[in-house]
Amino acid sequence: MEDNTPDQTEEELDLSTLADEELVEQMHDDLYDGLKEEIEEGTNILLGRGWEAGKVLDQALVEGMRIVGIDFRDGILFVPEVLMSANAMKGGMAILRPLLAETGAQSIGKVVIGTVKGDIHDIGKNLVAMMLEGAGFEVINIGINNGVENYLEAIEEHKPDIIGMSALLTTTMPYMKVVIDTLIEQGMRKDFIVLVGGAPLNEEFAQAIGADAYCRDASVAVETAQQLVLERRGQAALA
Ligand code: B1M
Repeated sequence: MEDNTPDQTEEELDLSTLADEELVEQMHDDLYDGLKEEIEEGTNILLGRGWEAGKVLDQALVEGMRIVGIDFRDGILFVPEVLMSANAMKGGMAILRPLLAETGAQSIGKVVIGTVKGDIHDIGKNLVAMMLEGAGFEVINIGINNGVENYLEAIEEHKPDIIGMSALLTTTMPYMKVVIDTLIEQGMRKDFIVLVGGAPLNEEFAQAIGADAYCRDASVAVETAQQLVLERRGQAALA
């Protein structure tokens, strides 16, 4: 008779039986393999064990994505696989989103944020949007592949304090200058704080294109946004 008993490798791993450290490592593997349901389950287990949402985000999800990024760069992973990883990451982020945004604070400013034209990377930008919301900003997330007309439309409609731009490609980062130059041409540049971010950028680049600041990561984006909005309000009060 045929033996249908699953062998050890086919048996489903019960994530809840793993100790924290093992579970985090398993989540890095699951993110690598693009397993959304497992990532959602792992996220919920860590939260259930009292982990702060920010700690789950940094240690389990962002670190997992960093590993994916290395193998993508080295040609070990390809676009379809990385898309699965991104999808799994988004599953975890969706669970963390309300927790990170749960401050109940009054809006301290409005932010329009989007990824620039030609660029469809949105994980980091969405993370920044989530963290800004959590810090009490009202955030209008205009998505990916935004031409200057999309920023202008959002500015007109929402009258933000801050315009945030994200770019993950060396080929798309110069487009940030197109947006800033258009603001200058239209005499609006001084009406907004312009923050830029994304892995290939740096302070020098941000300065060269005329942004107010470069934000290395989501925490820096929040700190910078808070600081610059307060400075602006202070200057307005003195004027
Ligand atoms: Co893309 N990709 N990708 N990719 N991808 C990179 C960026 C790359 C570095 C990979 C590599 O080679 N190592 C490389 C860029 C090389 C370069 O230009 N120097 C690359 C490439 C080449 C490409 C394609 C061209 C591949 C191809 O088609 N041959 C293609 C381009 C598509 C396009 O945009 N037109 C492509 C496609 C994709 C996928 C669709 C498969 C997928 C995106 C899915 C999605 O986002 N929905 C993808 C992914 C996932 C990546 C990597 C692996 C991960 C990016 C990520 O999500 N990181 C990435 C490698 C890497 O960066 N290590 C890579 C996690 C995220 C939390 O970090 O985005 O840096 P990050 O965001 C941080 C900060 O940068 C900052 O705060 C965030 C949170 O802390 N930040 C901001 C970001 N935006 C901000 C905005 C702000 C402030 C701070 O405003 C105020």
